[in-house]
Amino acid sequence: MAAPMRFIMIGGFLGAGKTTTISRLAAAYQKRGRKVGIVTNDQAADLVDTKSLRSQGFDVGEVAGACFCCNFNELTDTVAALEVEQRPDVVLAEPVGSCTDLVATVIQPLLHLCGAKFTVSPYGVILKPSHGRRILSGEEQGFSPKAAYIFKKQLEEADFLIINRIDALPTAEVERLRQLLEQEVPGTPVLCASAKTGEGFAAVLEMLDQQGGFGEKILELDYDLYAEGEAELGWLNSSLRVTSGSTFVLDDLLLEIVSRLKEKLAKDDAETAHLKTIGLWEGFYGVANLVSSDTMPELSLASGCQARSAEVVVNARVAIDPQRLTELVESAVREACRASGTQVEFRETQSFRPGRPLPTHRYRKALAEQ
Ligand SMILES: Nc1nc2c(ncn2[C@@H]2O[C@H](COP(=O)(O)OP(=O)(O)OP(=O)(O)O)[C@@H](O)[C@H]2O)c(=O)[nH]1
Ligand SMILES: [Mg+2]
Repeated sequence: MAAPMRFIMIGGFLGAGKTTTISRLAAAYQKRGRKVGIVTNDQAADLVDTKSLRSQGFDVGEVAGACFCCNFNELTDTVAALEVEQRPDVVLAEPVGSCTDLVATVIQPLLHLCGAKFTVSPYGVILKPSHGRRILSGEEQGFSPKAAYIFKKQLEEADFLIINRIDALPTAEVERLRQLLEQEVPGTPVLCASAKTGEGFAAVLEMLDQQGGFGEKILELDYDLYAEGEAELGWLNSSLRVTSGSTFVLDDLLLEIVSRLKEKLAKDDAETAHLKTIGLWEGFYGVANLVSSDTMPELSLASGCQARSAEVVVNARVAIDPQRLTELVESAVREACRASGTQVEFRETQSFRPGRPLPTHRYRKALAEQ
């Protein structure tokens, strides 16, 4: 029988750095000679993360339409589909950033129902410093207590935590965050890293190499509060096609879309959890992001190209009515395209509030305790 695949799930709130971390980990395992498969996840189709990771050359399966917890069989089917091409040694999975209770609904069922197929690595949860500091120090402006509840539950079920973005953080800030985390979840190891530069990743890889006794922290969770917290978010996935009679700078267009949307959302006083947009043209790809209302839009992956047309996908997770979000995204995209001398055709837009989580399985006790 084939050796078990290693299942590594990396959690954390929207925009924390999960995809960037998974990309870095995938490259590190490939360097060690491991075959890697990645599974992305969203409530709807047209995912920036899937397109971005595939463009980077990784083998990616997508669970779209519901989160891993509510669509557990789709997760195992997607891994099975990855196995058909080339059986991965390591499966890296990114759950939806507003989900929690993943130990009870994903890790424990996986161990129980597919235990011969997988070994499970410690479950790591990434912290976005600006977001984490505001919630953990009690300055909750912009976040409702329900959103803060989900965030804290994500920390509680982690086997280890990663303070991300240390490339952009003064040492004193890192130390302050570490103290806040130690108060919130005493005893949980805290690593500090930068998914952008790779600093601190040796320790992350070492932690993930550990085996046995992980993925066992089953939460006490109020599903009403959890559902209400998720439903505060407006969720939008939109795919569009941009064309031009001449060439245009793809990266500028992506940044312009995010910048204009940021301005519009600020006028509505709507808190952004994560805005991301990818543009693809003839093998080139660029990604622009905004990870909070009080930071600047950034080009996280530059295409460096002058395009003639582009497939563009916009994903937005914002505390706002989804219908209003659709209007603002459409007007931001149209204005950005007009400014860059391009024409836009919207293909498909889905916008909604996430529905109540109804997990396929929910284990009340870890297998080890039964
Ligand atoms: N400076 C800095 N930026 C980072 C780091 N890690 C991630 N980012 C940026 O943060 C943004 C969000 O990163 P993602 O990896 O897409 O975050 P995510 O958790 O996958 O987001 P969702 O899938 O929407 O929940 C991107 O613009 C990244 O470039 C880091 O270590 N340092
Ligand atoms: Mg992601």
